[in-house]
Amino acid sequence: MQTVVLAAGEGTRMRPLTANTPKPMLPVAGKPLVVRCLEDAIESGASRVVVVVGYEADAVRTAIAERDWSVPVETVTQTEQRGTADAVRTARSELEEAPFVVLNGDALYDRESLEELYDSDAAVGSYRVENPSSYGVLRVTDGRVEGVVEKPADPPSNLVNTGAYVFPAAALAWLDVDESERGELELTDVLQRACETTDVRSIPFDRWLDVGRPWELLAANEWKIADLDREVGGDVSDDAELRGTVIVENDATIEPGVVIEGPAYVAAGSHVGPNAYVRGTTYLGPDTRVGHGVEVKNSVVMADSAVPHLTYLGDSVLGEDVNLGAGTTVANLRHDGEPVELTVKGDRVSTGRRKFGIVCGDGVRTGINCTINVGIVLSAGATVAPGETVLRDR
Ligand code: TTP
Repeated sequence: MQTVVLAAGEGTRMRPLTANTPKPMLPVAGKPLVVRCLEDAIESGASRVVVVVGYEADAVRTAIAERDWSVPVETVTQTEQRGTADAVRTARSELEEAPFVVLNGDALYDRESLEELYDSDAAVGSYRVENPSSYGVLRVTDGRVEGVVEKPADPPSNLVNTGAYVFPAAALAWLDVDESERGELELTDVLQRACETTDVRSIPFDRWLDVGRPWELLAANEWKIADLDREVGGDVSDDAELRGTVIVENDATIEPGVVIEGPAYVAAGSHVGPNAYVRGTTYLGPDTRVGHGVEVKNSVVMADSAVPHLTYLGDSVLGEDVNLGAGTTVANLRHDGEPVELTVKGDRVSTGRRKFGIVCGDGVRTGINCTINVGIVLSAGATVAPGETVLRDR
């Protein structure tokens, strides 16, 4: 079935990681998020794909163009991010008068559930959550979706909208919706109309992850690295110990005395050790450096970043070209054991994680012997002086 993948959004909740990199290009187990979405769509039944790009569009276009796809894949540009219905409208001229699938290009779906979606006539992927009030919640009777309500105080079900839809051909004419209260043209308004005119089925998804906020990038890597098979390439010392599912790409170097506890992913050009400890589902991106006496736990370290000496980095996300000075220590656990909070678009939001460290935008530099508290966000290019204790975002 023809498929539209939405990948034009600015990713404001993911800041500062999206200051230079569009959210669909953030790394998940060695591939950009949007590439994973496309692969899953094609494996599940997409006959051709139109990807809507916009924010930092060149990077997404290039990543798509440089890969071989088994079905036609093209990109269209949404010049202004006016909402998801507007994004699909941008793709409309490329679509045939036939049913079409729409997928959020910043979400991860399990493949079996996606296959079931592709086998449907008109449908929306649903996912059961405990606290649906912060999502779009589906009203469902006997598997039929009767409508969708955004962030309801009194949710009609526990089934939330995953942003994966099959629309009937007629929906191509319904995309010119009015602006919503938040000033966007919303695809959920098109879904609502479909529910009023067609039998739209709820397809319960076994697994789904909306990768919208920094800790969800950790969760995305935890999911997808755990799904990989062990594969050790590169130059690995006989005196290093690689336990469990460890992926070491060619051109990576693992020095003596290194212990890597899988699942873990070490991308091409990285250099680990000597005497470093990497554990707890860590992703080390291309050309990264983890040096002597460093412990990295359950973290995402993006391309060209360095954690060169005597550092503890736990449950954290580092953007590109970050350098942590010798002796930098990151806290990742509150004394009261409560979930760590992070500032997202000015509001303190619970990560839902008992352990969470810090988020660094691209180009952050920390001086020697500094300490950074739990839940700190350092914006792109921020610096920390030697010996400083960081208790507030900067
Ligand atoms: P959102 O997650 O609502 O928006 P976003 O990705 O820009 O993130 P944030 O809210 O943090 O700013 O978007 C859902 C999907 O739709 C996502 O894959 C991006 C895509 N999208 C577009 O393609 N065009 C748009 O105009 C909007 C708003 C979203």
